[in-house]
Amino acid sequence: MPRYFQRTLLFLSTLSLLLGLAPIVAADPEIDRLLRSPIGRDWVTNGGNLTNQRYSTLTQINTTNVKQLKGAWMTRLKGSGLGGKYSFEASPLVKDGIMYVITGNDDVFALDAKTGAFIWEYWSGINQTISTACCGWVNRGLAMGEGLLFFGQLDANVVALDMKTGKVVWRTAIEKWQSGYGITGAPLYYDGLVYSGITGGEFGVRGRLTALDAKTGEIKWRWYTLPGPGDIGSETWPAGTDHAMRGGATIWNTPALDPELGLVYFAVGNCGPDYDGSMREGDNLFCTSIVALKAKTGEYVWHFQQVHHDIWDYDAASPVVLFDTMINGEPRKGIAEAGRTGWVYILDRTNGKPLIGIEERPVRQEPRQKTAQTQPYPVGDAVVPQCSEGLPGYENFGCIFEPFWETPTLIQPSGVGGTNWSPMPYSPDTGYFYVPGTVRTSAFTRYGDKYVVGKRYVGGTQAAPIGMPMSGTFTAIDSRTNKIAWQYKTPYRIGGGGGSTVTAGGLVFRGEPDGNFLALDAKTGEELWRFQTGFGADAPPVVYEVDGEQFVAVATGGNQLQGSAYGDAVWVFSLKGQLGPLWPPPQPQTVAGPIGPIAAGADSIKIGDQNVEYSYLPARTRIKAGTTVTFTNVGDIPHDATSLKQGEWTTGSLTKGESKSVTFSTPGIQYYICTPHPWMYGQIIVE
Ligand SMILES: [Cu+2]
Repeated sequence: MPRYFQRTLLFLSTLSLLLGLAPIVAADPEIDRLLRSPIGRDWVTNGGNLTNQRYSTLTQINTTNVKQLKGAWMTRLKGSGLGGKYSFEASPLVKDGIMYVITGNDDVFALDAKTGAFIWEYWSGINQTISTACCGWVNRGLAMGEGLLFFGQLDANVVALDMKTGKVVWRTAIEKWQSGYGITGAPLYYDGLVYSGITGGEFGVRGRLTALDAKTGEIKWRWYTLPGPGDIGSETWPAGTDHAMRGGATIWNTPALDPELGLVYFAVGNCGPDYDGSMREGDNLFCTSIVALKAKTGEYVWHFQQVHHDIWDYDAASPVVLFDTMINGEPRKGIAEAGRTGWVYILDRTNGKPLIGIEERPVRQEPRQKTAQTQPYPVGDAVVPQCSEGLPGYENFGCIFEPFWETPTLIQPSGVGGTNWSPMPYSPDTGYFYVPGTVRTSAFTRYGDKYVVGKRYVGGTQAAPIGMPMSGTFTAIDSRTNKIAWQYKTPYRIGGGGGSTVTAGGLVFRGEPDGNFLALDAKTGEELWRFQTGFGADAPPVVYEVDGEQFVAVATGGNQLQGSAYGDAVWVFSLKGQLGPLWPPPQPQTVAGPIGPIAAGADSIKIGDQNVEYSYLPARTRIKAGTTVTFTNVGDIPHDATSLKQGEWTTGSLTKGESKSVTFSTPGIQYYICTPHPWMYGQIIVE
């Protein structure tokens, strides 16, 4: 929307206020009240309430009795979102004893929250040929209000269902998936509006926050995260070019809202093209930023940029968290966000200024990448290591903000390290943030990319080198100092999904990609309870109460980026539960590279076979020199096979059903990856 139009809307809404035309009564006073209150019996929005704190005041399950926790029920969602292309990262919502949950296929189910019995089901029928999902088919959750459930779909539609029946009430197309857009984040409902982000940062899109009328689905306003000519921030893009119009800056996750200040807050993702900054000189606002807008009108209020001129895919992808605290004896209104950089950014939410301190420090330069002179370094501790070690075969390696060009350069954290989509809860009892992190190094390389509507536009790559260990951390960060209160190393990556929830019972609940669901002591991090769910437990849990009984729920359906086992189950636990654990699923990979047996003489490799979308089968083969190997994509989305030795060979992008043959004449070991999905690995041993 052009600025003048936004201004006109603002003028009209002010006028209607003056004339007494604005509605005085909220459209859904009960939901608004729950959204403004500490989380109790019901869990009515993705982050629990408007703060995204994920802090439940329920205490029936606590540190003294959590050891007795067992499964109250487990319901499998009829195969929805079950398979290799999906992740299951949604938090179920609960209201008046009914649970609502959405899967990676955008299907929604209403279940009896006490028994797990089906009440209704909505099957999205979404087009299975959508090819513009960057990071797996996933939906991070729902919002509710005015008797409706709201969610975004992978085809960039926002949909409202009748909460009683699951029937579609309205559907609004924000954009077309064919142009690279999609929606994976849970929207936020408050006071008659539905706020939704949009994804597509790997496809040259123009990010935005859209506010829709909850009753009708009409778009009330949109605020572009990439400035048009003359807009605030346009001076941070090269003058006279239109690079900002395809600069990504999408919104992955649920906004937060402060009703007293009247502001809506959200985190903005990476710049596009991700790894090529050569043509977009400047800081590139509002990529990788926290932004505050007036909640009613979408008018800009403040921003804070976490990474200037991002070339590392350092999205701000985790939801922002609002909290109130005392600093130097003064009450302060805070906002925090955990970044892929490994830092938590802690700001004053009234003005966007650092609450504890963030220093601009000079960083190493690469003129061809037009790197920013300085980068923000938060005072305090990072939750993951921020330097890469060297490895044989790599000339270049460095720490965070190390620049790179066309020679692969090892940098830690990688663009899928630190905290990615996983939410970070906050407990007012401990004053801690609970931060999930992924420890992973990538080899970053820039190459050129031409912009074509709806095609990948990333300008480079980052793959974890073969043999590189991958793990995680789970850290309590003290909100008053931004320092580590306690930290545990985790065997698996946990920053790319999952997340946790904290309670007034002194517990932190969180899942692991190996299927275990854990309860920790919120003060010390000590593990108090562990339960094997049988599926990758990579979704943020929720806490609720029905008929005086407290329950803890988690969706268990795996996660592509963390390599966990897929599933379609919701597990619910209580002190009266009777269900025991299931057998563990296959363990996630902890070292980068191809896995599985070596097939002797196999010259036909299928991509995405057996419902394992992001895979080569066989992943390892031994052939004689001179053998021609045929790669066939039998998966649902485009893939390729590309030599890790740059420029040596590639199949090019293969859509479903396409094949390409490559002849290997020289003996040696060949490793390859899929360029858009660099966590797919293959190996060909040529003898
Ligand atoms: Cu792929």
